[in-house]
Amino acid sequence: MWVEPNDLTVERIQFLDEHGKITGTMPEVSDEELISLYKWMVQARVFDQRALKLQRQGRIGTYAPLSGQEAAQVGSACALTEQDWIYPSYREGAACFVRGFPMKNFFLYTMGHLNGTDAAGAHVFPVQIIIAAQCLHAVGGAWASKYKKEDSVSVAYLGDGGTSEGDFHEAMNFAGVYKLPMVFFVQNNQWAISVPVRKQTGSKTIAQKALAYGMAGVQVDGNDVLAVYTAMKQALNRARKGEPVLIEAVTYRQGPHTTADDPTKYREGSDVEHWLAKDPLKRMKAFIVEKGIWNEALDKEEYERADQMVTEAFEQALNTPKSSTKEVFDLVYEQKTSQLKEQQLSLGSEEVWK
Ligand SMILES: Cc1ncc(C[n+]2csc(CCOP(=O)(O)OP(=O)(O)O)c2C)c(N)n1
Ligand SMILES: [Mg+2]
Repeated sequence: MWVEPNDLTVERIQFLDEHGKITGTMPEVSDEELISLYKWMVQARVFDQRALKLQRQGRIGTYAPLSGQEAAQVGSACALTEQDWIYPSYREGAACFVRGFPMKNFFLYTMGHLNGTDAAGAHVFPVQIIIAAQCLHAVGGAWASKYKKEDSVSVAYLGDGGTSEGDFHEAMNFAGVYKLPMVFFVQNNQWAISVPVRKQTGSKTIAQKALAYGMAGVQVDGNDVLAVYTAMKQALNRARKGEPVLIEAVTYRQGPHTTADDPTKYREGSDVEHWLAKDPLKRMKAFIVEKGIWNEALDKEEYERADQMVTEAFEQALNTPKSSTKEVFDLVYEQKTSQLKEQQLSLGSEEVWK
């Protein structure tokens, strides 16, 4: 019998609708966790808006905005335990901060500083720009973790566009065959620069791609932080037992692809309006206010606190001495080739021969 794509139904998990009303049964999340999830999202939004302004002022380099994707990133990262690892792409600032990656270093990254990838002990791999390449690094990490009998899960963060790359499929295949403690976390933000998701894949969902690799997949409302948090907890439980899984978080990139992009050239204002109504912060705020555990005064205070924190992180980055040419050569290569030594010498370093 033929297996038909239309035979397959994939249900999207959602707990909070766009007005912040509970749909279905409320997951077991304490008030403290609810507040914490919301605060992380506020911090991510404030950081993102500041980074965009700083780039426009010429004070940092190219930046890939994350506004709209806070619930997907915060919900997934908050579910992790300390020993788990994340393998981020360039848009995952919020997930990195939840893991403990210093904001100062994130700013340094945007300034081209070598310490920009220093996670200060947090389990965060360096940002990957090559689309989906981090999936291979992540399965390597998961394989090592299984081999060493560590109780840690590797999470590869990628986008809808990334699912068209060979690296993604090779990594999925490897994880499926070797039953690795691995979660593929796809943020389907509807766009891969100017390519809409309908031109990215012939499958109805990205979640169903898991099946071909002998894995389970799930689609969640990626703008509902409770849905993402709950799905990620389930995913981690499965992954720890040697069942790799894929999560598709359906969300939206509210801003440009990067600061070098102008999205008005390829998408309609009505598309943006449609998704702004589904904003992840707006719905979570409505929910916790309605629940009586949050109010306008606390909200204002939280935005001010986040603003101050971002200012301090940026100032610390500004006050960090610039990377030297010597570091570029010494820290990147264990052993320098004669050409590299020649290049370093031509730039005036005296310590090249050590
Ligand atoms: C292998 C590779 N091909 C092309 C690019 C150029 N590129 C950078 S971002 C991007 C789109 C990625 O879209 P998606 O995976 O949906 O992630 P998003 O940017 O939406 O977060 C492309 C094609 C790249 N960085 N690496
Ligand atoms: Mg995308």
